[in-house]
Amino acid sequence: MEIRPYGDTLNDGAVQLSFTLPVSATPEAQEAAKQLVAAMGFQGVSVVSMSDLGKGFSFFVVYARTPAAIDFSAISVPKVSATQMSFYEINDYIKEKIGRKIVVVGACTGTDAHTVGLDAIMNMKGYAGEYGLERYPQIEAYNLGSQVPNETLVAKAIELDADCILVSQVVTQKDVHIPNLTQLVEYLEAEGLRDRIVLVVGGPRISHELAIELGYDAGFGPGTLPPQVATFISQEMFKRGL
Ligand code: B12
Repeated sequence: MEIRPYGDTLNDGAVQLSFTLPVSATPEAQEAAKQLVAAMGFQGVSVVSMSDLGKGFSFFVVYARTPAAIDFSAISVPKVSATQMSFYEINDYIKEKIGRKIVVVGACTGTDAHTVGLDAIMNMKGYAGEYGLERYPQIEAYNLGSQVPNETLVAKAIELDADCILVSQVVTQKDVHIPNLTQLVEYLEAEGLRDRIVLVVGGPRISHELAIELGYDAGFGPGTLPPQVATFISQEMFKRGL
């Protein structure tokens, strides 16, 4: 099944683009925006808004049509596989199937100081109407905060006899997250812990596919909710007999 974006009529290819140019908002800048979008392969280009962003910068909104289309039926994306449960179902599941509380340690590792995403998953208050892991009676959750070295995280996981490690990586500039995430897996393997721990990574530019590639059990991206993570951890622990 071929699909393309649409605006007025199905499959007309209509898209809206917005971008900034490093020149003042003049008729020449408007023409440059139009030619630029045409040079990208778009058709029927129309600059619908040009705004002055101050000295030497302008911002554009452009409508255009793309001739590109995608075969939707040929697309397959690796996804976390778990049967979604609610807060109450997860706690009952842990009690019944695991028979003890689950210990979870989380951290923003390396140089990453973006704590909001991990807090959304772990914090007592929760996120988007869902309680965070700290609120689950059957989960003992420890949030170590930001810029935690991998060595410290592993040491804490050993000290607490953790069942699961949650890592948050928000900064991905120059792929800084790749060696950092890889190092954690190597440390866990060196300690003989990798098989005993459910290892999860999340962040706005993290996919399940990347997580698996790097040796993690699951990867969670933008919009993740705490029960999705708690569901995965508890079902993965049960599956692996942990
Ligand atoms: C707030 C913020 C900051 C704050 C962070 C404060 C704090 N205590 O967290 C401050 C001001 C400190 C900051 C600093 C920097 N920031 Co900043 N920041 C942001 C901003 C505006 C919002 C991030 C956020 O809070 N999102 C809300 C949360 C809820 O979303 P989330 O992180 O995606 O989390 C969800 C999922 O991803 C997932 N998730 C996340 N983590 C985890 C973990 C697990 C285990 C799981 C399961 C799920 C999960 O679940 C969450 C809930 O759904 C973004 C831009 C943006 N609009 O996103 C830039 C942004 C992330 N920052 C950026 C940059 C570059 C920086 C700096 C390097 C800037 C600088 N030059 O100094 C520094 C780096 C500091 C450092 N050492 O890390 C870039 C990153 C670019 C990149 N590709 O790497 C962004 C995208 C801005 C940009 N467009 O350039 N930043």
